[in-house]
Amino acid sequence: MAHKGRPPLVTVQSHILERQRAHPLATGDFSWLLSGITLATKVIESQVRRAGIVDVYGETGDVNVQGELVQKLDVIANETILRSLGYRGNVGIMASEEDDEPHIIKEAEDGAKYIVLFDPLDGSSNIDVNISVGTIFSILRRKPGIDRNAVNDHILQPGVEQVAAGYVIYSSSTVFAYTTGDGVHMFTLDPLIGAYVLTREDVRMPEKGKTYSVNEAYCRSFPEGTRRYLDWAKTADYKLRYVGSLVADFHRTLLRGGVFLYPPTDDAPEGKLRLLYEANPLSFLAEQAGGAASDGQRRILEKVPKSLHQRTPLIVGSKSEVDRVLSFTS
Ligand code: P6P
Repeated sequence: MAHKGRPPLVTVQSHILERQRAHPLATGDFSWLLSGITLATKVIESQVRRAGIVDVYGETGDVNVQGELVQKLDVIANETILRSLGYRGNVGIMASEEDDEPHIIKEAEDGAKYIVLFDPLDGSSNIDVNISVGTIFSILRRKPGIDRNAVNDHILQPGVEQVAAGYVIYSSSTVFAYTTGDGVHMFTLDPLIGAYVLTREDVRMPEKGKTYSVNEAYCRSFPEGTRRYLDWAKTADYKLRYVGSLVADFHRTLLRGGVFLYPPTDDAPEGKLRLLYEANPLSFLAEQAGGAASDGQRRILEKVPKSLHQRTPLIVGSKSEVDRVLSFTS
């Protein structure tokens, strides 16, 4: 209840508890897990904010499972999340986009039912030029009746099985967005108090948006239907906005409407983005905000993953804009 008209000061944890009272996640269990994520992202934010000062720019010289040069901040972000969530007790398995294999959390309680999949610092190659980057997470529950050691069987669940998903965008301000299937809610990190404070509740993606977001440099290798859509969009006075950092492009699309596409290309015939660590969590958020997400043939959230680092084409945004793309491509 707002006191004398002033909006209440709501943090992520209190929001989860308030909104989840009627939900199976109402136990403090889940908000305790989420507080591990908010803690980790505050540490990451402090490193990203000071990248030029603390020598964390640049590459480690290593190459990750995705075949990408590992940036120092990738390593810091990855370790920070593993250290923050690995001791919450209720997380049994963690899988990072940066690591070949999942992590079985030995310190977990016997019944540790949560699985956390994450991209610790998406878009990190942009850090050296001060472009927004982000952390993306997806939360599943262990599948009942499956051998606890059959780790991949627990992880390779379709996106509809996610119990929560979210991201943090490190930009002009640091914003934490999450859903547990009860709408999308956003919190801005207040550096003065070190807390995420509720700034947008029940976010709705605009029905329409005359903005498309794609790397048109590859358009010669896009599927023919995609190329026809892009030609149509230009005749329909659409704008092109493309940051090249997924969380930034998605955050803008979520708030302003429009459509983001990463189609198949000659270099990435299955698409570049990862199903488990990027497409599934962002598609869950998009649908919860009234939007849609497809791989061009089917709903992203219904895809049954075959491997940990599986890639997928992604078309995500306002439902009518996604449908428009599909009218050309499927
Ligand atoms: P391209 C960043 O490397 C990333 O994984 C996403 O953040 C971003 O959407 C995409 O790649 C950009 O890829 O091929 O346009 O540079």
